[in-house]
Amino acid sequence: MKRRNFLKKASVTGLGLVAVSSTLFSFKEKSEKKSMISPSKPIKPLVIATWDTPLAVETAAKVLEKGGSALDAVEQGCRIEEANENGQTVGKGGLPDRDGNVTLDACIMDEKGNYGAVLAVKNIKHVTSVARKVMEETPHVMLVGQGAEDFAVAKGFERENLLTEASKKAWEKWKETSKYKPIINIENHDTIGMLAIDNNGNISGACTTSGLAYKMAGRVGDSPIIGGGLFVDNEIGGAAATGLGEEVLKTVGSFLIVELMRQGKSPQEACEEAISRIVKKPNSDFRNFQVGYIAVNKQGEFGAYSIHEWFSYNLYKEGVNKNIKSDFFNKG
Ligand code: SD4
Repeated sequence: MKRRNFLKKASVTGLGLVAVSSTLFSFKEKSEKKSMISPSKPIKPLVIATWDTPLAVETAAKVLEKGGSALDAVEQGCRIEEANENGQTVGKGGLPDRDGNVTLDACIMDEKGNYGAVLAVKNIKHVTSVARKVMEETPHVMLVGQGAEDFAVAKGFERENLLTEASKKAWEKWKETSKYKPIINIENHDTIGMLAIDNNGNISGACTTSGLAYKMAGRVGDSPIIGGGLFVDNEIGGAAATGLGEEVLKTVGSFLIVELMRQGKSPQEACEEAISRIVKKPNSDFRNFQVGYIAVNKQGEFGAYSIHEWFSYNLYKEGVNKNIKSDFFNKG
């Protein structure tokens, strides 16, 4: 695979609509359409990530185009959002729990089926990298809270205050009423789950979040839990989730999607079935929360589906990085 030249910067054209990412490669509409139907040859390298995350996907794509591994790509990609202080759902600048503490969750999976995660970590920004260290340098798969923070520091990560002025202000405003209700995505940016296929055809994934804003202290959602916020099986494909983690966990969403693909469903069909498991539950309150999934299979076919409108994902393939609006269940 030839390395592509990064051409020029372009602006995002409209909320959630097919939008050109901040870095444009040559746009190949014809091959795009063909490959969505049935790729004869696996499409690689490829990166897909939840929400409008052009820089994260571009960063991962650069790793892959240089011949790097899918594992390195997803780690480097997720680090972009963790360092982005303007994003209030991931890493530094994330909105805190109801006590004003920013606690982060992250996990990572490689092509060998290895998994590492950290849960409810304070004071450390790059939790995806800490999760990778748990995976590669401990006999465990999860570290939680203070133990995870101490482990990170022992591995050379810096402690820093993750609560920015903007997030502190938002929390202080929230405290005036202290209403705790999940909010359907009102912005087009949130938790990042990322899947990548490298030039060797290997698949890895990562997921990183500050969780629900103003959550109860100690609350952990789906994002760092294997099979919930993320699952990768290198023989089949991978899936990642965003939205109300409790609902994803109760249906083991990402694992379900990979298993459905194993049974022959396309990534799109599998994502739709996983959303269906949530909304078709008796007395499902789905009108009041959002869940969105992305998936990719070994051939480089991809899919995405959400309960409500305005979920989007960034996709890099065949030299193009763009934001695509997801199809959704609740059409009124
Ligand atoms: C969680 N799934 O902690 C995360 C939050 C999220 O879009 O994805 N928000 O439940």
